[in-house]
Amino acid sequence: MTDHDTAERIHHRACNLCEAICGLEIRVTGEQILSIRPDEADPLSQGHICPKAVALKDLFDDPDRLRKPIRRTADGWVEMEWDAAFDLVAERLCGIVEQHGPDAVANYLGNPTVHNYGGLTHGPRFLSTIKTRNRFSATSVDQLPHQLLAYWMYGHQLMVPIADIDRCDYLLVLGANPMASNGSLMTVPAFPKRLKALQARGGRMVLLDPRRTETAEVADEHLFIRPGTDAAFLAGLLKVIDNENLGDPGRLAGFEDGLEVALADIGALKLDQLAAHCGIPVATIERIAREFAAAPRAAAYGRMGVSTQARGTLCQWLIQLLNIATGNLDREGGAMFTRPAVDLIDNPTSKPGSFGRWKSRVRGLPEFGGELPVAALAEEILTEGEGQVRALITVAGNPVLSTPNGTQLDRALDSLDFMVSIDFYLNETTRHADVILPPTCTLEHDHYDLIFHAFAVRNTARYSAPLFERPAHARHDWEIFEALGARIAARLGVKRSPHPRPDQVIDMGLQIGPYGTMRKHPQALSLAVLKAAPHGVDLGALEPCLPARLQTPGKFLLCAPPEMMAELAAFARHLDAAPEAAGLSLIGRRDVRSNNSWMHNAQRLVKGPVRNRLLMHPDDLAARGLADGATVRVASRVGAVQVEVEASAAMMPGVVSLPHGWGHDRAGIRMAIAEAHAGVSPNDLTDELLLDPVSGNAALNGVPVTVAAA
Ligand SMILES: Nc1nc2c(c(=O)[nH]1)N[C@H]1C(S)=C(S)[C@@H](COP(=O)(O)OP(=O)(O)OC[C@H]3O[C@@H](n4cnc5c(=O)[nH]c(N)nc54)[C@H](O)[C@@H]3O)O[C@H]1N2
Ligand SMILES: Nc1nc2c(c(=O)[nH]1)N[C@H]1C(S)=C(S)[C@@H](COP(=O)(O)OP(=O)(O)OC[C@H]3O[C@@H](n4cnc5c(=O)[nH]c(N)nc54)[C@H](O)[C@@H]3O)O[C@H]1N2
Ligand code: SF4
Ligand SMILES: [Mo]
Repeated sequence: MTDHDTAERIHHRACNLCEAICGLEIRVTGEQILSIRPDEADPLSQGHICPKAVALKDLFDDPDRLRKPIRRTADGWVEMEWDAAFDLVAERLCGIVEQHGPDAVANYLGNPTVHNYGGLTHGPRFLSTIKTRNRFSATSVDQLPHQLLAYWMYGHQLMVPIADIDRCDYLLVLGANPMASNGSLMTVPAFPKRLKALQARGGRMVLLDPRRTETAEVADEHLFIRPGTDAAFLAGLLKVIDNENLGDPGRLAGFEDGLEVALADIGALKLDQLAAHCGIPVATIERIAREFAAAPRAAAYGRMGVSTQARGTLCQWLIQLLNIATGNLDREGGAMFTRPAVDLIDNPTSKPGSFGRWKSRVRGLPEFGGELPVAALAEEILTEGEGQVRALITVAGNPVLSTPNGTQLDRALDSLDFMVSIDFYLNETTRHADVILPPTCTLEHDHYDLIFHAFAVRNTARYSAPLFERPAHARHDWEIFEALGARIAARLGVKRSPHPRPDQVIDMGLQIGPYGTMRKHPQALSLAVLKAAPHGVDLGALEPCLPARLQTPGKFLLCAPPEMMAELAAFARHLDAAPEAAGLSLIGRRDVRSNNSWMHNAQRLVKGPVRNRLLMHPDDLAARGLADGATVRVASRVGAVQVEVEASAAMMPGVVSLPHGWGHDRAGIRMAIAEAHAGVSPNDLTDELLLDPVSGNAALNGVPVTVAAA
């Protein structure tokens, strides 16, 4: 060993596991990680981290993590060399394209692709080599309504307003649990500290959630709400604000279009009917509306609980209108737009969005941004006919555990002619692949967060160098995309121009960005500048930027998209229909020591009491003669699971909660620790037919279920 191998060194980087992008300080000698601690000097995370950061070490060391390509054979999986693997995959995919056309090859992009900048700079280029309409991603089990509305109202799918928590006086939160998730579409590391500061300056946070969550515990007020009914509550707030003339859009009035029209239709709804629907009394709706409107600076924010429910897009629209009608959009302390150092909006390669350019073959679900809702993936594979999907490429995704009716998808994947997965685990999804191509893991590559700086509560920028050199036998995600893309393009006769490396793309993005050398900004950002600032650079608080930043024609704030006016009318008819039969409603849950489906192979994250349990109100248990700790059978239209039940007064009566990402008991996976803590998957209960009608986003929350003794 040389001195260099044994000397202790300190490495600084941003954690890329979740949206909070916390700064880390990692001590190493050689290939040995000694400690992972918060980077106190990070201008955004201010010394915050969570237990998952330490599990980066476990991921790096994990003997189950794949390091070389593997191929399925009659005698099981065998390792192969990279070039042979690329040749095989290109050959099989191109054969299918040539025989059945490009739509026969589908792809699915999972969540970590947005946390891995090489996936963003090179993934789309790779996937566009095969011009298929069957593109899917985790977007449609997540934030699709946010992006669709950003596109319709502000002209760009990434123009998602962010609650300015650091200056806000009244934060109204629906269906988010930042104490566990560390924030989503609001990159808010150190949420507890930021909330305390809000409360210390006399501000309030009000939360609506069918469970009294970790976030409810620190809120100033928590209200139970029946799953899937938030649109009624939000419409009620707007109606009161309009009726009592509490709203004032302020300077937004100069460039908004359609607010009055939207408010008129909302005003026609009946408050008592709205209150009855969501189960929140009229007096409470009136009080919250008055408080919100009276607060000097207020912001409404809703996340998974309102995005992935039956009226996800309606909820997110009403949230936008609430911020606009009270003049809180684009106001300090309200809901603001970011100005990231690499600006994906004001950029020559910007992709504003698209909607409904084509529909899914079987069910006719609409395209958004070139992708179809993933709830349609299984049927596109299972339904015969012209355009049937026969091959699948998955990148950083585990849709068997993460998309509705996972059992059906499991069956569909089994029937494919060919499947390739770019992933470093042999898991519930990749076990169906013919070839698995494992990329390097995060500590072996550099990182710049292209997406989450753009959703952060403060403008900052940070570049992380690789901690370890990539081993000679390993490939980065982007290198896999390039190698495969080149082979496929050559075979299919698709033209390809050379493309810069990810770090070169970022350098260019920084230089032409708002703080870049080319804009003659005093910060003069470039990659070299960020490399010299390993803790990151602070670019200041969010600033008002409308109407200049709007990407709509004429720079108008479009408040009444026709699709939303139609959805509002449909909602009004729904309210008039007879009330639905009251049964049990299933919702999801996140835990700070989980990360969707793929971090359960770290002992330090799965140890302790079993977390994959069904939470149920004691009265609901008693009504069924069930005891705390019993094994119960939970059933929905699509399937059933058996799981331990836990009596919890934190649940709203009539609502049960089960966390997703578990269900590691499927045969043939290679994740020893996860298998020993298998749990069950709620997506064996969620229904591929239960969707938000506007966007096709999956309604993972509010699924009708029954619970009985097993
Ligand atoms: N520790 C950890 N952190 C994560 C992740 C993780 O898996 N683990 N995942 C990351 C990802 S990919 C994302 S998208 C974010 C998600 O971030 P969040 O949205 O903050 O996290 P969730 O826990 O899904 O919060 C959704 C909340 O909505 C509630 N809810 C369910 N149905 C309804 C409803 O109908 N109405 C209302 N008002 N509330 C409802 C649930 O009880 C839950 O508390 O978290 C990210 N961070
Ligand atoms: N019932 C229910 N279902 C849900 C949710 C819910 O709240 N309730 N949440 C939904 C949400 S918000 C999301 S985002 C989805 C997530 O759904 P998915 O993205 O489909 O699944 P993940 O569990 O994130 O799995 C990520 C995969 O990527 C691999 N991976 C990790 N890092 C990398 C990398 O750098 N490169 C490559 N190539 N692979 C990598 C992991 O091994 C794993 O196989 O789940 C959704 N499903
Ligand atoms: S909160 Fe998210 S970004 Fe921060 S340390 Fe935990 S996993 Fe990493
Ligand atoms: Mo997500």
